[in-house]
Amino acid sequence: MSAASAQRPGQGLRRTVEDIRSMKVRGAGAIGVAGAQALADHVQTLEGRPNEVLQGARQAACELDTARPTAVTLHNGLGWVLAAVAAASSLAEQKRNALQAARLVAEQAKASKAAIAQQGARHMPDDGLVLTHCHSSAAVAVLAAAHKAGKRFDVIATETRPFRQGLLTVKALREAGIDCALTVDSAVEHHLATRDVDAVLVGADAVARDGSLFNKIGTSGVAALAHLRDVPVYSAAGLHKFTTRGPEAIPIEERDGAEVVGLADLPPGVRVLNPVFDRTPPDRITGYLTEEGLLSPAKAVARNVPQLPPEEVWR
Ligand code: RI2
Repeated sequence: MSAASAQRPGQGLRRTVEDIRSMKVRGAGAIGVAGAQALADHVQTLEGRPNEVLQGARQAACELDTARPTAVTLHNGLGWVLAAVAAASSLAEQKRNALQAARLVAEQAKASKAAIAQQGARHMPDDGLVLTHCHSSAAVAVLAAAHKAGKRFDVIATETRPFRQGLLTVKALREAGIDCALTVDSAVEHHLATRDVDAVLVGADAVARDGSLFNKIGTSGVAALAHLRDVPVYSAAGLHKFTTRGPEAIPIEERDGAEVVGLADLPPGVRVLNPVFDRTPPDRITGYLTEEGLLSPAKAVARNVPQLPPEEVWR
């Protein structure tokens, strides 16, 4: 039993909701793992008949699920824990199953990233130039594996306003010994026009049933510009990034305008629009770098969607 469950019932849960909502815990893969563990810890504090415990777990899962509405990894991680609780026939078994499911979610996320890295490295250029957007630990793992395999490419990482996750990317790339540069988001077209960019590599927060990619705001623009110049666009996306939902059912998270600009700097009456994800249609995605290698959007969806936790566990 983790330390989180030793606190007052619900305290650990609310802390995790806040950690995810505030982006103290960020990155689609990481929030799915954190949510699953928080739910499993919360289940340890529940008492009653199995159906009452399952209902309590569902209520907690719904609270966690709202923390960041776009990344389906959170929903999938919670779904795997709920399925494990629903499969149990006693309170003790429900508690055991919940902790085991959370461990499996964490193990699956780690194994997924390792497999994507090994498979995806093959598609990185030997000595060319890769452009990244935002900070995806899976995308960085692909680049690190390619570099370790002897490939010597350069990377241009966009700053990725307003949260500036590109700073995390260049830090991780330097730790892997990879040459890189940071650039402003609005310079993407300039770099595509004046340099030989061999590939665009991004992560994924959700892959919808039609193969659309939901990722950090700006991804769709980068992909559109790359598509115009026939530069391949790859998204590192493991099983936990896929969903049965269509693109119309995946909300775009809007965050506080204060993340964009000091509100005191604005004239009265000026609103701030801060959508933090966007949708890239499947025809602008060359392929998803998955645990099984590079798959077209349609094939990646066909392979992964059947392996997702059943939505029935939420009802
Ligand atoms: P990994 C991040 O969102 C970025 O959109 C990134 O592409 C995605 O999560 C996947 O990250 P945020 O948490 O799972 O920065 O590859 O809003 O680490």
